[in-house]
Amino acid sequence: MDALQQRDPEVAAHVTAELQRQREQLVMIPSENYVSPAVLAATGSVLTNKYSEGYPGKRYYTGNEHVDAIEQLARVRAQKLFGYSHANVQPYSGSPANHAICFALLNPGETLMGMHLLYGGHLTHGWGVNFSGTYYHAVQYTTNADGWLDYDAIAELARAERPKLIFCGGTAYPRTIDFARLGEIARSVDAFLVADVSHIAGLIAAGVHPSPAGHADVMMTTTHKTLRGPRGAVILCSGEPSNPLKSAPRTRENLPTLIDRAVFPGLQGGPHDHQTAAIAVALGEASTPAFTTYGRQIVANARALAETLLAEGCTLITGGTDNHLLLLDVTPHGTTGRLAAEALSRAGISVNANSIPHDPRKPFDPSGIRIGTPALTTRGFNENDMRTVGNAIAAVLKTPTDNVTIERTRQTVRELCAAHPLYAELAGV
Ligand code: DSN
Repeated sequence: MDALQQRDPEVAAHVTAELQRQREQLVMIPSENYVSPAVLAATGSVLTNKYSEGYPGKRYYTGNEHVDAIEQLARVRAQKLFGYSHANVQPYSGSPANHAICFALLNPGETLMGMHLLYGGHLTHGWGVNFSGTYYHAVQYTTNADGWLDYDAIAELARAERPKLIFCGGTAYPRTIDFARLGEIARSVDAFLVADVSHIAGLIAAGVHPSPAGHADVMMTTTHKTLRGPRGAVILCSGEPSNPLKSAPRTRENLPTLIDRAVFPGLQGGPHDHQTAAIAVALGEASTPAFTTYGRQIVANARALAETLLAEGCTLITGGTDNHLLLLDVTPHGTTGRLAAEALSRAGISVNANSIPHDPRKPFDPSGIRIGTPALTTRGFNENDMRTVGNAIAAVLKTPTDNVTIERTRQTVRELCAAHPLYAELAGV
């Protein structure tokens, strides 16, 4: 930060202000987290200077001996942590990774199936304006009226549509995903099952959510959510890539070759080596007993928050949570998702407006909000803290326009943040 301050005080001021915002707010957007100083250091390292098209031992540029070692470390750590025998750690982020998977496994116009965005899925699982709903014939499954995945309905849709690829996993589903059942469904129609576990990868690493290994042919995760790494993504599958990477039929045994070819040279150029190093560091951290404790605490905190909100009369989709996030219908309080998120933001609590299953409102101002515990758990919040947070959130939801409540909540937020300092070890900022 000293070098940035001296060279470009304007950018430095914005970075410092953002650090201050992160320190002073309760970050409860479920996809956000705080990386360790070691991950920050790798992200800001000299690896950003290098070009490395290709894969370890097979590069199009010289001078990659150290990059090779780092990428190999990241690959092996990902494989061991998630139980697949092949990892590609080069995708720039989750959407490019899902694009690469589709590019690897489908021809344009072929059928893919995924969870509807407005029911908790993701843009890249077949949403109409996304590449996945444009280049491919996308069919979407939803939840039942109470917000739960209906596996019988998914099986029926798969039988009717015969997709070649089925995505599971999402961004706003508060319950355990039954990968074993989804694997059976995919095999019954001879489709590839792709588990996008971006939201829950940290929980899988910690052993507090079942793993897709053994059920999903391909696992994809971003690295910056519960996994607590830099922005980026990893694609895992089983088998060995051919050497050299040759054009190959779309079979299960060819998955490593198909995925590697799709990432590079299919979609990407040079990997972001500083990002790869930071992913390796994060995967190393996620393999420690301390991370298991962290994952358990994320879930315990989410449960404590859910119990508090339910006791306060709030409406939780599915009536609770099994993982790191809660989805609330805020319309019974006479407000909307957007107004509620804005009121909470004024009070110092950062959440996002979110559609709820069968939402009668539009996505820009939906009926719900999505709340998560990963970032606060990194700060050291426990169940008692979450009860305080839950009471504060409920008070704002009940009276979102009352400035006295907002100011009282801001004071509670200040006290909680002071009790759980963030990046206290970072000097010079
Ligand atoms: N934007 C991410 C999330 O918030 O869940 C998904 O890509």
